[in-house]
Amino acid sequence: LLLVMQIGFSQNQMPVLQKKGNKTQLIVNGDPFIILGGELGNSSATSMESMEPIWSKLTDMNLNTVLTPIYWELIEKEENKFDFSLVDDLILRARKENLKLVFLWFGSWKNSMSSHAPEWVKLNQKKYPRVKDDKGKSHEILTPFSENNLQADLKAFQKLMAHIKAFDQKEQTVIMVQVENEIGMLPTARDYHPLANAAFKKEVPEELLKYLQKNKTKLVPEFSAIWKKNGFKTSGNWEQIFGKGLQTDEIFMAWYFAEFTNKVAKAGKESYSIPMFVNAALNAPEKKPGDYPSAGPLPHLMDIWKAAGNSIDFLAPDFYNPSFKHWNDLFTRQENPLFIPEHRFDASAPFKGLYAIGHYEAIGFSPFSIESVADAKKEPLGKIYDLVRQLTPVIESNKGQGKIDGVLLDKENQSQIVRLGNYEFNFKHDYTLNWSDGAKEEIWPTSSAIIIQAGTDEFYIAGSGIVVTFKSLKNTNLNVGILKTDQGKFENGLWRTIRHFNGDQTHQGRHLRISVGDYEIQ
Ligand code: N0T
Repeated sequence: LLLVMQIGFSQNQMPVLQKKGNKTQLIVNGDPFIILGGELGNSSATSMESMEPIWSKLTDMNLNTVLTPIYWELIEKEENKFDFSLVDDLILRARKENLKLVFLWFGSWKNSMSSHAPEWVKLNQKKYPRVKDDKGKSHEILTPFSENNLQADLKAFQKLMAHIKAFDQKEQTVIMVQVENEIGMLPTARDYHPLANAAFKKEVPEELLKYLQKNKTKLVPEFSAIWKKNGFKTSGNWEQIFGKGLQTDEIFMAWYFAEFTNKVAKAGKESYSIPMFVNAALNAPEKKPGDYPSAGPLPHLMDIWKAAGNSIDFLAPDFYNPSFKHWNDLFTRQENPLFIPEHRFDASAPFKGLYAIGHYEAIGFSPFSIESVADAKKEPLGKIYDLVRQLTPVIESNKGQGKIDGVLLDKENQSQIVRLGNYEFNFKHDYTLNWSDGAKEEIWPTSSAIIIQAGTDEFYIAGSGIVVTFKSLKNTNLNVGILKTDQGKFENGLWRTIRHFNGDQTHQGRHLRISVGDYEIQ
């Protein structure tokens, strides 16, 4: 009996994030899990009827996870009266479809605004005050400076998490929660509500100053520079420590948004402690705070968001701009795990997803408005997701050891070098082959690949639209030849060769050419 109990307890009791080497794994039902996701458009999961035509599209694209909003206005229509029937129905149906769920808590904030707050909150501004701009005009944004606002959101979220625990902990269908959505301050960089004005004149909270001092050498450089400009002061109000101006307004707001959101997350975790994150609308570099949704979980404010609490596990980017590498580099500083909850569902999305899982060893990827696909069965995302699903055990057993990389290629970036172990790999876009059909095309499709070192001389490469050649790093006088190339599949974690590749398919041993499919080199 004792033995049985020990086995029972050795399993993970709930989804959890776990450090492996210098990266992070998401563990679900006891095993590492990569989110092959898609986020539903904002109004799709408001009833099971509107969801009905969508489920088959999701499974046709080989998703293993759906990101779907849970709307405060729908679960607490009347104060303190909770209705979780839609939550339960979504969970039950997801289980049937063999899908996991990431819930997005559309609570106080959704794209800066507070449109998903219930009526009883919206109609009682006296009790639940809004943000004011510098002219004293109020906006449809709940102010983070109000304790009533915090308590109302926090209570609803805590109830939701307690319900999920009771309904789902055994199955672990719900694997993570995004707290709020694209928090940001608009149209001014800071709130001018009297509560905000009072806080702005106060001393900067000790908690923040302690964090900054303790992590002084690790702060993100653009933030550290602001603090440095004012002599790394450790006491005073916001303007005394960070100087006067929009940057300080944004830092101030970021602290209060982050503190509020961390308290909501903490209350939720007290009910059910599964991984929680926040997402950011990326700012355009030429815009000033107040012109873009400011003070959200953006990379230049990462230190502020982390100083405000540790109930939020990571910050995540939403991609509606093409600077994929730039922003991912910024979001992965300080070992922040990478998860991409939203990417515009364009033709490049599947390939960027594969690249993120390779190069950044991301936890997962998810195009936005996933149900908008025209023909789910033909969608390239499905093929890429199938590849990653097969490779997941190999990826996860090699995670965090510097053994995995990814390449992302197009007409502007036609080739990329990867060094792993004793070898150098030169990845090229397959349109660089002058006999390739597309070589003369004006626009080249984005292509990408993942490479995993499984042994000293053994590598897995998977991807699409890529040509690879090799060199030895040990001895540059040596030629590196292909010993064996197999095309095949992983089935239940075991490799099964379908075709042996040689001759024209490897350019007589000179290179590997990859369309969607995966290859083992030995
Ligand atoms: C996203 C989505 C949804 C050219 C926009 C992106 C989702 C939210 N917001 O469809 O509303 O709920 O998180 C805002 C960034 C747009 C920038 C467009 C630049």
